[in-house]
Amino acid sequence: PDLFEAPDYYNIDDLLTEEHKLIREAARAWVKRDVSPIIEEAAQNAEFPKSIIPGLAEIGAFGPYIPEQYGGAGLDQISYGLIMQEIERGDSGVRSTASVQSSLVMYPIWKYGTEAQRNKYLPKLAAGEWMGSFGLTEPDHGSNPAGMVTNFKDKGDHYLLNGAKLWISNSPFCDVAVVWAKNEEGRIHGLIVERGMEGFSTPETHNKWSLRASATGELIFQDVKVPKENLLPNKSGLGAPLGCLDSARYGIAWGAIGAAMDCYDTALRYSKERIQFGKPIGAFQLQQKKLAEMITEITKAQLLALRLGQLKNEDKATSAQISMAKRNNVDMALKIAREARQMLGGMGITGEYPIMRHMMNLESVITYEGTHDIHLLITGLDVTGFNAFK
Ligand code: TGC
Ligand code: FAD
Repeated sequence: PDLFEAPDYYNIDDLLTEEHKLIREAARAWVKRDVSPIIEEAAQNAEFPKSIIPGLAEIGAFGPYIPEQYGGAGLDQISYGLIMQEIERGDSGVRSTASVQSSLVMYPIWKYGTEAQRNKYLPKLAAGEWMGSFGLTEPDHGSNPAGMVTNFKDKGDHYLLNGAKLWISNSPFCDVAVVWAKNEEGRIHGLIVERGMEGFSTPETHNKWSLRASATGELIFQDVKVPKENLLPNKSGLGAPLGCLDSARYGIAWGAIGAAMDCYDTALRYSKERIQFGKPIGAFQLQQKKLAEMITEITKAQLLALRLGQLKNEDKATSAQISMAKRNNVDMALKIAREARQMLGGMGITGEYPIMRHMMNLESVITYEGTHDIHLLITGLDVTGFNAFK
């Protein structure tokens, strides 16, 4: 794994700036040094490796595109994508932690928060001093978050928050949570809930076969008194959390390429070394078909992500374009992981190689941030004008 080579079949590097390449190299070197050697054991033990938090902050993974005045890295969207790609080459769970912190916690505070909220939270989140989680999904409302029942009431000098969120990345150790809840009129608002507030608990979800190196849990609110200054005032309605998802889904479209590259690279090298019937298995047509299709799909995914990044830099990317890239690239990565796993034969099921871990991780990635089917329906709605959700 330490010999990782990132395929660039269409000379896409020529379309990147020197700064993009430097940022990617820094992230790649850090993943190789600090993530790859420990991640398999962390996944086997179902533990989030907290020791990597300072490193994530150092490579700019917490708020890559958040302005420097708030502690962010002040980078463009392609740099953000490249960082996500490199992290997910290491592990989708580590990328999840970065996605949540950046796009689901820092982004809403930056975009929908007050100046006081930005100054209080963003520098600490960018430095990894505080970790955040994002509570949208509920036990009975996953694909349909508009149906949420978590709610808050105005009690004069504070809000009273009740309800529960399920499947929340980073919840077990988060210091702050951006929580989406309905007010008395049924309008969705974002609230910043802090660990230590009475009635707020974060039990961990155990026995996952996927994203084992990422901590997942619940957010439970029992009559939690939330100070009024913790409401995000500048946007409400379902469009507020969905705007955060746009940013996270974009990062996932890049991240999935990293996981796919790692599987392809591992399978390619194995195919040249593993001898059966007197030949390297890479000399057999059936194995070449797998590798040729993998590099074709990775190349297409790279072009999709890069063009989307250009559109995002110009503030022109639509939510439907982001859905298409998230859906295509995660599906691509999962299919490559499954094929690459087979190419390693029995070795493919072991932790000696990263493929099975990527494959199991990607089963979550294809479900969270909008399932594979929900993103297809978003494209369907966009091209036909007919809403097939309801
Ligand atoms: P709909 O009526 O279509 O829209 C409601 C309002 O939202 C606006 N909107 C968007 N705004 C910004 N970005 C988007 N992507 C938007 N999509 C819609 C829309 O214009 C409307 O605004 P307004 O002003 O008219 O009110 O809403 P709907 O209830 O029909 O739902 C649409 C649907 C199904 C696409 C949406 O609910 C959806 O995307 N569902 C999937 C849920 C989901 O993705 N959950 C993710 C939870 S977080 C997570 O998984 C984190 S994983 C963490 C990690 O990376 O580790
Ligand atoms: P459901 O919505 O119950 O869907 C079940 C199936 O029905 C799916 O195949 C779906 O595609 C299909 N379906 C649903 N509606 C339709 C329809 N209209 N038409 C056709 N098919 C449909 N959420 C957060 O808020 N924050 C987080 O940090 C977070 N982290 C996560 C981490 C992990 C490891 C996982 C697994 C999930 C996480 N999620 C998080 C939740 C995730 O976003 C949801 O699991 C996802 O949105 C799907 O919701 P659901 O699991 O309730 O499935």
